[in-house]
Amino acid sequence: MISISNKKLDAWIKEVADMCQPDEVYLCDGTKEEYQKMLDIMVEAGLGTPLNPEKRPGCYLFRSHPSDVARAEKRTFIASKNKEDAGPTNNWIDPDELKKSMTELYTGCMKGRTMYVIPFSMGPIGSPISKIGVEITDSPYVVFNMYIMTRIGTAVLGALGEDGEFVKCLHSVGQPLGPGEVDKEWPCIPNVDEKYISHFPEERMIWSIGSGYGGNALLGKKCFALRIAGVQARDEGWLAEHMLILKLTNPKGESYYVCGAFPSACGKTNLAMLQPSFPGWKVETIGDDIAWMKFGEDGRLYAINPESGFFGVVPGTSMQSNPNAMTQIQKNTIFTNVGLTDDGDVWWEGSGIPAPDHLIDWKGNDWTPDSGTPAAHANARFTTPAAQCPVIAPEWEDPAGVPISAILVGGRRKTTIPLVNESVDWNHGIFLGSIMGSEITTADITDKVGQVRRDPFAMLPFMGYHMGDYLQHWLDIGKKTDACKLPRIYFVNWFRKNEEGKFIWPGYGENSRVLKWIVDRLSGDAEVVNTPIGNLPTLDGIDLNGINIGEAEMTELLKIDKEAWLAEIESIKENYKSYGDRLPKELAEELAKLEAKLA
Ligand code: OXD
Ligand code: MN
Repeated sequence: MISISNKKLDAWIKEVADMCQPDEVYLCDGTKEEYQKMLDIMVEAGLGTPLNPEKRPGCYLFRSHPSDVARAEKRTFIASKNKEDAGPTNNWIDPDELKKSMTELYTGCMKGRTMYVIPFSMGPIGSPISKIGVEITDSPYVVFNMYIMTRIGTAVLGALGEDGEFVKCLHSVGQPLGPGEVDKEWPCIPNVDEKYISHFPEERMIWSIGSGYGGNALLGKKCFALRIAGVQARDEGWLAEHMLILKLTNPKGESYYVCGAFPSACGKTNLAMLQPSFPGWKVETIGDDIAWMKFGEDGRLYAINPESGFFGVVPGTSMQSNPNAMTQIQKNTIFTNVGLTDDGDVWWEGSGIPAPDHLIDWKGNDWTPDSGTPAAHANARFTTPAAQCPVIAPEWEDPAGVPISAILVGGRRKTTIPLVNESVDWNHGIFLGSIMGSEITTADITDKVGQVRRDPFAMLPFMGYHMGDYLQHWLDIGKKTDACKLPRIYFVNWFRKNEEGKFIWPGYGENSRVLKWIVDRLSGDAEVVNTPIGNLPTLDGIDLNGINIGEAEMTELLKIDKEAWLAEIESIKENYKSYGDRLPKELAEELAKLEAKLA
């Protein structure tokens, strides 16, 4: 058994090993050799395929079990001591009860396997904004993904020291092996209802079993960096948010840092590394999914990207939607659940590359364009180092973080919400963040198609506590500094449709035109129209040079449809009711103000 100078960690490893009964315990050092060794273990077991090194050097393909392809939201639990503290948007189980049933599942669950101990840092090691976690897992797939997505290994143990605090992240695929038995396929608990992704916020602890995929298993990401860190941030006065971070530089050479919260399927990763469509402007990436923000000594909010890799959705990634990602995933990238071509490359729907005549699909079956099934799973992913992003900002690992000037919030809305709307002050901005969301599509809940799922700050699936308390925390943050030092909040919507059901705004790289307007606002170079819902651009405010959008389209994109807004208000009221007496009074006031202005 290994021995570690941090007493709490040493004791926890022994406790977990006693419960899970692995054949071996292995402490990860975080070296490149170790990363390669973990990949080799999976390849030798027949569970992974190295891709053609001439086409994709250092790349691998893995296929998960068809039952284990996405975050299991129904099986994600917030086990706070009091049920009320988990709030109306979370699944709650009493923590003692949950520990009892999960202890039964964990007992002997690592038999026949190696237990890997992964010390990891969310954020640059040693940054005052970073935090340390330790993931214990029986999956080498988790080890090599954590190697890309976080900073792991010996250096983290050094930063932890003898008495440092860490978040306990326990993970098992839940498939013990009998003597001589080996995995014949991706190990997991196939019955979705037996998987658990559990959070114990008061103890800063995560227990996950039964899934080996994505956010269910790479516990640094959604489980720690959002759900548990969200609780830490509330208690310690900072923000742990589901936001991209980008840097925009105007032709004058002035740079601004912007965060953005978008629900899944809104093109967040694409926006994070967008190529501006006009000369003289530059976009660089700091992060594509998560931002941790703390006040600096100057009273401004500084953000770090706590991750060191991107775990992005592959289908739909193309030279049109994200040319930088296409370059980034050309090497040293892990692909999961895409098609494997006969020449050892990968292919997916929406790649902009013609489908080959034959490939092996994500389930491992022969596939042709006539198969009638997708070659790649809709939630197939790439795991790729952030440092490989062609437009990564040089300061992306600055331990001090970058000062944030603006925050974007948005969703997929075909009506009502204009292309861009600037909040008039902090509380109004938090109000806009609280009402954002996307229309429900057939992929979600079929009897609610077309209704809006409110997803405050895109945190609905990632909340570690009561949503009402979370919104109150945002409001309180605004009281901690001078109003002029706070980022300005912008509500954006790239997805407005015309009467024929066609998108009015071209999207993708053209979204940089809206970013340009926002920067012009920050530098005092753009005017606004004051409206009941907020500050909108003037009709000629957004640069339309070179795109096929005229005044008629712009009028539509910025239209305030009074009837639609009155209906919106009723729907917001309905949503706010669910927060009960934990709805912040400031938000009730903002809603009342809006209603009065529209009347
Ligand atoms: C993600 C998500 O996977 O937000 O990042 O769903
Ligand atoms: Mn995300």
